[in-house]
Amino acid sequence: MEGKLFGIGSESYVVGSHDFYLAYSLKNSLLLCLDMGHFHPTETVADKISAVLEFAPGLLLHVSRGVRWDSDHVVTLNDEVKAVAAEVARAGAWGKVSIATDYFDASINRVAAWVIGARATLKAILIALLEPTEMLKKEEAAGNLTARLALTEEMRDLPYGAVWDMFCQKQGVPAGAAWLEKVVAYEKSVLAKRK
Ligand SMILES: [Mn+2]
Repeated sequence: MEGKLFGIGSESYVVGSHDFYLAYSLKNSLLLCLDMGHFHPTETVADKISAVLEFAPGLLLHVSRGVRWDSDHVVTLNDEVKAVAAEVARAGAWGKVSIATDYFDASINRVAAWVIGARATLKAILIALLEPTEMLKKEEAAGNLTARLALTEEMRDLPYGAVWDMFCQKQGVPAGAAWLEKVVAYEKSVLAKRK
């Protein structure tokens, strides 16, 4: 069950709000889905994950990029996506949280849109997995919130790129932007014929 923000300019048929579907899904043992683009711009899905998992056995995340009240824009490696992955990692909730992507952008190449969003999602997960979370938890448990904040800020600069490059190499896919040439070639040789 997936709720959506009500508001001026929202789609004409919106069944229920987040509040309605949070309660409905818990009452009826149905899986709740949080869509990253379905909330007020100052609300973040990352903040909801740990609260929902206190009561729900599982959670589905629609990883997307919201623009105002509209969802489904191509995922980029922005702070929101990184925060969502960090929340799941810090909660040790990979076994409870299903991550799904769903987005499009008709103004750019469809395959490129897919690749850009998928790679951004994977990078966010990788960054979260590489975080020395135990260091943060240790300081928090000791009541040392100064160190927790200081370390959290220092962790922003940790180099995930080398690990990403190795991951891509092991998967047999380009680490950098070389994939774009293949997509452009595919557009010319295959996609153009569909018009
Ligand atoms: Mn959705």
